[in-house]
Amino acid sequence: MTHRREFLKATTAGLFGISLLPVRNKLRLKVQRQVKPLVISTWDFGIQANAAAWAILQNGGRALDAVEAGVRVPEADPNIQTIGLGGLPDRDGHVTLDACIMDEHGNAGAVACLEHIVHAISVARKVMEKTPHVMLVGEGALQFALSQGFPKQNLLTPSSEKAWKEWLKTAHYHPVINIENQLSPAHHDSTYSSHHPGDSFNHDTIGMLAIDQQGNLSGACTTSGLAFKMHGRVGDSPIIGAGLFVDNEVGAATATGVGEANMRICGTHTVVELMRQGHHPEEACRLALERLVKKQPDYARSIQLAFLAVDKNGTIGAYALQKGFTYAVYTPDIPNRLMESKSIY
Ligand code: SD4
Repeated sequence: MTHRREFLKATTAGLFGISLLPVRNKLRLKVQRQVKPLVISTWDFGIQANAAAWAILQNGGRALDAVEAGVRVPEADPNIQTIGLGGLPDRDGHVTLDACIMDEHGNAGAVACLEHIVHAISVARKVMEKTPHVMLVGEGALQFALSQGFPKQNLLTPSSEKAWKEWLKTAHYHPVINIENQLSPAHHDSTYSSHHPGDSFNHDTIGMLAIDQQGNLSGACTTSGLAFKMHGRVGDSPIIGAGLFVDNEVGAATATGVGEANMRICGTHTVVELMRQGHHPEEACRLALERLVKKQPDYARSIQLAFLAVDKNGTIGAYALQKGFTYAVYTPDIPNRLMESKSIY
């Protein structure tokens, strides 16, 4: 009955795609209208980022161009202390950026531990398009970026330097859950007083996924990583299959939270593979998190990790370990709205 109802709905709408999905070892004919264009991204700053991506998508632009343009917005914003310019530094005072991008053909590019360049995502795209490699790191990534004409600049803003110097007084390392919501401009002043003195600020990353009018998927993920991390530490965000994974036949997923937890379960690759098996995107995100919860329940309880996913039809899903994970959705029917995901705890 469900299949018939879905089919009728799709036929009435006049716009639908057909796919064969293996579900519990059976093949099910699934007919569903594809939602497009579409863009989704992590956290409250996803609203501004989505708007930039949507400008490209609504003009028939490519999803890859949309996700790059979208995440460049928080990268350039010095008031967002978790991405690009103004990102909180590592414990030695260096702002080091991680980013990756993936297109509808399965091409991928990434940079890790990149210093002095605001738009890490655009360097990642150049790695994808101009080199035979997937990832460049550290000094090599910087030299490549400079060779491609990216300007070199100081990313440590006075307010991030101040926060780092404050942190140095105790050097207490304790990830704070959902820090970006507390660091938004409206809450900025109260942030420092509301925290345990010396607590480190860790979140958050922007991960963005888009479907263009041609029905193709791409994704981008960019961050300054965990604040006050060890110098040289690289998180999940630039790792294909952890911070981001796109399979144009199935769907895409991105992640935010404590990268070490995500890398242990190859999170976004796991989410996409679960969707391939027929799981709804929300269920795929939850099942991936449950792998961590099952193996390391105490650790999982103490940190934040969240996944955001979309399948090829434009069905969206998200799940987090802890409450408070927000994401922004922009579709023809939903004009850029902030949602909050379900959580395990
Ligand atoms: C990292 N996953 O470097 C990033 C940080 C993050 O929300 O996403 N915060 O581990």
